[in-house]
Amino acid sequence: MSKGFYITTPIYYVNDKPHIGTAYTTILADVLARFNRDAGSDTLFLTGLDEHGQKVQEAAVERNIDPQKHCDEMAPRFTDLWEKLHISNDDFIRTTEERHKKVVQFILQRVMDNGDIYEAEYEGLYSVSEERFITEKEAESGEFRDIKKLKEKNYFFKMSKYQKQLIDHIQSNPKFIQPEHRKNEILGFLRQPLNDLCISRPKSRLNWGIELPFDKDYVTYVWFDALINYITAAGFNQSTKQFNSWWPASYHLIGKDILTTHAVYWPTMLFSLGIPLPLSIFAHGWWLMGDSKMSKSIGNVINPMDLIDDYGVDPVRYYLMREMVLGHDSNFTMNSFIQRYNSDLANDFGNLLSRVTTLIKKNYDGVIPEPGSLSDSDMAIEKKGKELPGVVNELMNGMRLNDAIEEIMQFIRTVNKYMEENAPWKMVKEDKAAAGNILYTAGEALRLGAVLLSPIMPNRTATLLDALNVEGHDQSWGRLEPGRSLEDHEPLFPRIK
Ligand code: ME8
Repeated sequence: MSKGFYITTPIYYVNDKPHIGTAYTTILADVLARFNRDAGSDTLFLTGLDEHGQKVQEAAVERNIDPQKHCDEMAPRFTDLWEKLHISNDDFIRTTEERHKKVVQFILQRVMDNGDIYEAEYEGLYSVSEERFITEKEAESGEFRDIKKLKEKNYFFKMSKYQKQLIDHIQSNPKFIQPEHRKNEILGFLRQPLNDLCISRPKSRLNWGIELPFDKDYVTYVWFDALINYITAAGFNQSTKQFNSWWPASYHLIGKDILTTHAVYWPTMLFSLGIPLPLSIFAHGWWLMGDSKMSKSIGNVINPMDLIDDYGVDPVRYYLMREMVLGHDSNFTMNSFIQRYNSDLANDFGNLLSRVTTLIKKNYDGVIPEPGSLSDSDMAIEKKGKELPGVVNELMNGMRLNDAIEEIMQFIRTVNKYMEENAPWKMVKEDKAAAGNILYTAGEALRLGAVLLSPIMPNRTATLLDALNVEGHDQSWGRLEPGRSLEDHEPLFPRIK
């Protein structure tokens, strides 16, 4: 069985509701899942929720309710938003589900039996906000809040044992950590001796977690539990056939905040288990508001629900994908959102559709004209249209989504210019066949543009394809069918005033 395309997002903490940052990673995964499905790959797209640990317990305590009840109440906030954003995930995992708890306990026992878990008394500095022991150096960096001295017996995973194996793997698999500068950051981190990982929390201090199978007084450290979600959902220890068809994952998409846990903790856990590593961990940058990170704790978040209500889902998806250069930070401003919408979507894309359909309705009874012998300028567009999918697909596969979108919009702008220069609205009076060629060519360019943009804007592009009376997402030139009638449609992207 050939291996499919398996893509994951982080599983989000249910300590608060989702915001643009969490929506961003999920939309990005959705775009890549849709793109790969269109390319004919079997695809598994996973997202979900991280429901254990201190942050969630604290949120429940604050609300004075049972943590499970808190999780059950928070989960729909995420699933409702994903539905509203047209997220096409195939699975949704919650770490409090039985299937996951079983896998985590199985793995803990296996790693214990391997001899990779030991018990030790540890005294050190503990960051409550990060939920982990930190080094003196980290404490001095000022990046950690709520630091206290703790002395307790815990269980440790022999992470240090796999340091060399991890360095070798990163060096011989250049795509394992992307982008390049994040790989270098991890290699830099691995120049220092790697500590072992404390993977337990005494119930006396924190009881909201998965119980250790070998000591009922302890729960599992939230990260050791959470990372395992990626193999639980792929069928690990449930169905070998299913697991082998999805694992190793094609991409773990994450924000740069959780790079170390994914690029160091997770691979060493997999080494201990003898399970292959994911093919790629891709860390994107921050959405910033002004100069600070948009985050729940700072309170400067933009609520995606409000944006969607005001401007529609697809423009929000478009803006997020177009504006961020993957791997770098990006600034979210309402001004740039509106500018992007009006210039790319209303002026370039929506305008081309309304021009083409209005002219076909007025002069050809709404029936798509048959292309005949093409002029040089018609053929120039056709040539570009034949080359475009190759260029776009390569950029998408190379995780250069903003460049891929720019190529498509550049093409649409070229077609608008071609319309201006050839003025089919004038030409139709003298040479109806030549004007028909132009309208067919421009209509086909729109169809192709919509097909290529469909992973990014699944909804509005479907409206456009319906208006042109075409089915499917065929990327080859010439699939617009002459003789078919145009369908009525709503204005695609009305200008924002
Ligand atoms: O870290 N810009 O969950 P979390 C871009 N449960 N992306 C952002 C963002 C911003 N301003 N803010 C958040 C956790 N994100 C763990 C993950 S995985 C096994 C466990 C996105 O709710 C980004 O993807 O804090 C980041 O990594 C993630 O939300 C953190 O979500």
